[in-house]
Amino acid sequence: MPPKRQRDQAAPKPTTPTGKPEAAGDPRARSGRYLTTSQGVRLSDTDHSLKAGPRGPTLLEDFHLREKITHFDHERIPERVVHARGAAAHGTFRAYGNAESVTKAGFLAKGRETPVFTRFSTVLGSRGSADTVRDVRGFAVKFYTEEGNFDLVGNNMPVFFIQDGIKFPDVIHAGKPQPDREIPQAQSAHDTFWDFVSLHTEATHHVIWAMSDRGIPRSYRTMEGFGVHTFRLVNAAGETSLVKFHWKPVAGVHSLVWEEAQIAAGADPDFHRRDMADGIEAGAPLEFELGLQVLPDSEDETFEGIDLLDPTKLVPEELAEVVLVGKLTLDRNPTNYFAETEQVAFHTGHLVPGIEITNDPLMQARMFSYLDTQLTRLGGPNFAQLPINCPHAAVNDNLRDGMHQTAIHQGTAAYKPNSVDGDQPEIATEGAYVHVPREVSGPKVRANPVSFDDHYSQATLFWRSMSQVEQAHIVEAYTFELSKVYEKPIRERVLGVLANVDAELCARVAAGLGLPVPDGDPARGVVPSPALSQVSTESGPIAGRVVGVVAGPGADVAGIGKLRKAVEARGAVLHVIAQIGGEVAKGRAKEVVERTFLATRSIEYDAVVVAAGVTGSDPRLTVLLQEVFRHCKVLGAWGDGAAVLEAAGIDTGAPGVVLGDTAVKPYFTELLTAVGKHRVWDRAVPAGIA
Ligand code: HDE
Repeated sequence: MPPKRQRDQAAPKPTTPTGKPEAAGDPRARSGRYLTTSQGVRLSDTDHSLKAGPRGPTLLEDFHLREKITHFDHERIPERVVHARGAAAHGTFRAYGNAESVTKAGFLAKGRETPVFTRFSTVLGSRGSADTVRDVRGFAVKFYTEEGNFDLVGNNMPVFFIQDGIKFPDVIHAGKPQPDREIPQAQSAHDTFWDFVSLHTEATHHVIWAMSDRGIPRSYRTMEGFGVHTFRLVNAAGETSLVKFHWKPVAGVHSLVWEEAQIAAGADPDFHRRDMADGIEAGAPLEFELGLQVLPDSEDETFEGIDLLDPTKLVPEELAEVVLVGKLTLDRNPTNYFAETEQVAFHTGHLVPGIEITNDPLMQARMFSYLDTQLTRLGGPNFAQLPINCPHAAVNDNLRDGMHQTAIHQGTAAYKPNSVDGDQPEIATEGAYVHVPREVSGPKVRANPVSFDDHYSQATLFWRSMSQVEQAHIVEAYTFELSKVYEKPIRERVLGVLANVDAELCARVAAGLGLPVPDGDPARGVVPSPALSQVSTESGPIAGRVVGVVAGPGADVAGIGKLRKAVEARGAVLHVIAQIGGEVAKGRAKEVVERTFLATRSIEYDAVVVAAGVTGSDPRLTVLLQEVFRHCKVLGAWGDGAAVLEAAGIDTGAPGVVLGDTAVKPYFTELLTAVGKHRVWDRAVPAGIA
């Protein structure tokens, strides 16, 4: 292991080279007591510009006005060309140690704890777009390891739209808002997207993932993550293996239903961002386990007939187990969105010894793109010096000068070899990044391997691995999106693609669109992979979830207090909902009303319970309860609270409506176990409503 970080670069440093007398302290804090200019001159007034008399024109000499406005004029930097909308959190990665046999990467050594910063994002939308749109989610983790920064820049889907990075501008131009009217924002439901993916059939597998529930996650904490490409790991003996990275959420893999996603996009566009920040603040960190699918580094880089260099293919977990090798805990919100989340710069080329990339042509193009994009986005070549990007390992490079240089380099020789600085810095003899030597040969061609020509069989695999309810959602998603496509030939072409995935899928979408069903030739003998389905009958953890309790005058407030304890004991949050704000009280018991019928919507809750003693009805409460029911979430009531459900037209005998006589522990256990199952799908399937 290299030694702990020693600073060669003097930034950010608490003292100035001109000898500022006192240390400025924590660079995140403001220093001094008074409001000043950027030059440290105290200000007596920041609300009135300097004028020739109270009614006169503003004077050009007003240096404070000019500095304040000029800085403001330049506050924005270009948003990311993709993944512009995102939110992030700090945390720690702790390694279990069982990856040591396959990689020498120090941060995977037993018990090693590494600080991390993780940014989740959508791909298509602008920086201010809604969180819950149907899209792929980015899952980018920066590990500040002792051997330098390692970035695992992945997604919440294990495959990608394209096999070669040269197509990336095409798929993104097709998916972004159309260039004439710049609509629709953050949506794939438009002509150019479907035009492209129906002509470019290697996207078929990824598109079915995007049309599945994976495209609308419940929260960041309930998403899987994937490195997508195959990586090559190298152990201490120099032996190599091919590896797929996975992130497994401790909270399970769960999604919204489409109507919730649409309501949230209007009622709370910050739905995922808020959920993560609130959860962390409420003491429920996001937790994921890092998993490896370790595959032999064979000559043909193929496993069980699956070409490992093709990023449109996954390796089913039933064929290669995902071995868990460490745990990521995200437990600290950023202090400043711009300085951290906006300025963080991920790059697939931020690698540490023991982890290499492969010849996957998508990955190869990414190795160029990330560094290139940061130069424009972050205004020059020194973005690695920004506090959020700064490695925790010692940095001793010969990179010099450039825009926004904040390091104050010492020494005279920024070159090697040199004699004037004693040939410092030294070339490392151990712990250095050395590429495993590999033979490279072949004719210079613009071509893909023949195995890349199979565009459908894994889309078929995905469809056939889904439960009934997930299949219904996929059919609805294709039907919704294609209903928004103006050009009939595009809709027909998509049906032609679906006919090669599965005849039933194609027929159901065609029925919804009122179009004829084309013939196709789907792959035969596809063995489903149950691991691809999200639906489980097990009850999982509910940390970070939100339960709403309906209260009002006469409500059993003591019972609400007991429910709050039960909910909080599981790391979840309880919100009291009532017609008006303030407090509800009964006897000595008192509860604060956190949400009113006017200001809340069903999407805020994973379950809603009506307390005993609540009377009366309100049309907004009726809508809330019906939405919770329709979205297959748990409803509950104790005592005469059940009458409120009935008044809202809820069938209290339906699955997932949990009734109790009184507010007691066994009732709460039954209720919260049901919440842990995420949804009551039994309610949806016969009615076809969710
Ligand atoms: Fe990216 N991608 N990408 N990408 N990507 C960017 O980098 C690019 C790809 C991913 O939270 C950009 O800093 C090309 C696959 C994430 O800051 C840019 C290609 C996967 C993020 C870029 C791909 C990703 C990005 C935009 C095809 C999943 C957000 C701003 C060769 C494995 C990182 C930036 C964050 C961001 C280029 C394909 C994931 C332009 C050219 C495949 C999670 O450099």
